Amino acid sequence: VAAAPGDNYVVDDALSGTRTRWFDEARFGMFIHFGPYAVYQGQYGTCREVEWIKRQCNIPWSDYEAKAATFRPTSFDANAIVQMAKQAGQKYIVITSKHHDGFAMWPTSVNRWNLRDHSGFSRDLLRELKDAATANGIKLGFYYSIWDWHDPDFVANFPAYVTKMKAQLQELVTNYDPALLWFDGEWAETNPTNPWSEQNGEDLERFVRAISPQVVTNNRIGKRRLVDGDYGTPEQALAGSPPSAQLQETCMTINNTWGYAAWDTNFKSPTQLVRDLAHLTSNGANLLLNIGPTPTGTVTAGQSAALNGVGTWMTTNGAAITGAGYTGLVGQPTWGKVTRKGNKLYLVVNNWATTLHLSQRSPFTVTGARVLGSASPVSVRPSGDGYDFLPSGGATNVIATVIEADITTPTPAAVGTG
Ligand code: H79
Repeated sequence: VAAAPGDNYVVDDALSGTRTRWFDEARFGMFIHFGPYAVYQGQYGTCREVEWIKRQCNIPWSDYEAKAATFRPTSFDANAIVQMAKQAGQKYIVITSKHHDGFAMWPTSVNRWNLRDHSGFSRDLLRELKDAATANGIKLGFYYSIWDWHDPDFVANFPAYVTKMKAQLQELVTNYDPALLWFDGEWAETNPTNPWSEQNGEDLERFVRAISPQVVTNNRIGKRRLVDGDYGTPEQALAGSPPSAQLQETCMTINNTWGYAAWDTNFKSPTQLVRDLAHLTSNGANLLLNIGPTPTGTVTAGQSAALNGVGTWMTTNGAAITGAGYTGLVGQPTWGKVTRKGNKLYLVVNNWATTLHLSQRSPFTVTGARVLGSASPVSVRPSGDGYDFLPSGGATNVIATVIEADITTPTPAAVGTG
């Protein structure tokens, strides 16, 4: 059976299709970068950096460890964060369990470089987030950095480091049952004698799948080949045109930085975010949109306003995104993006006009159309290489107005011999 666009083409084990189904329907998720780097608020002396601040600003470990000991996210409100994601139309959350600084956000037994033992913070934020997410039908995943600056064994004794890394992953998967593992730092250059190899990736993938066959993983578990993990991870870049040979999820900052930086208030507009989300959906790809909480665990007004704006749009127009994907159409119109879910097309129109032409070289017939969230009718007529949509009214949404169209597809001719 030929894979449909949006399917995971690289079936490297029997479960990959069902494992990734929720992920391929979700389309929109929340990324959270949270760790002791937040305490610096993006600045060390005159040096400005964020989750890379330890390394890029040459902070001595003594200073970084002292700072991390003051990390007290007392205002972290898992339920509020989950509600924020839910309101935005996001279906999953991925939080940093350990970034490159090696600091574990859960009470790991593998070392004391963690929020409970090092910072003396007794709450388990990952547990709180898991419980709030589960109660609200949101999936929870963990980011985990393979690269670790803090553990000397990463450079001195790589096999010993890998053993500890696996022990941490065993804790995470066994104790929190994450829906997804988001690996990063597989490209680390600080370990020239033991660069992360294709073999390391395959071994780690077997390891996590043995604990949880259902856990979805990104391709940075290995060397980002098509066979590594379940999906590709373009960073700060929109995924390419379909059909791609692997599921795709673009991760993106909501301002310019991943972790919290007090000076970074360059928030993307809801209009821009919706445009990116529709673009990715039209290509069968996901958007993982990041927030970076403050050191006390709060989400800033700029971040929540951007998410809220997207959420307001999603309330009326979410049908064009959630569960939707690639249309089978060739190319995209100049006025917006087109997505598809079953026998519906969604025309996400950024530049409204009295005639919207859809160039359509696929064998389906448009039988009717309407504006989402509006009683305003839209007539449709065959025109040139496709259809003209003729809305009777103006745009109803300042971000993007969505026309939902009914389509019928002819029964495909039988292929081969019967
Ligand atoms: O977790 C986020 C980033 O910290 C991480 N991946 C996302 C999801 C990431 N690591 N590396 N990169 C992204 C790209 C590398 C950028 C670099 Fe640099 C340029 C590394 C050194 C110079 C970024 C900019 C870090 C310091 C300056």
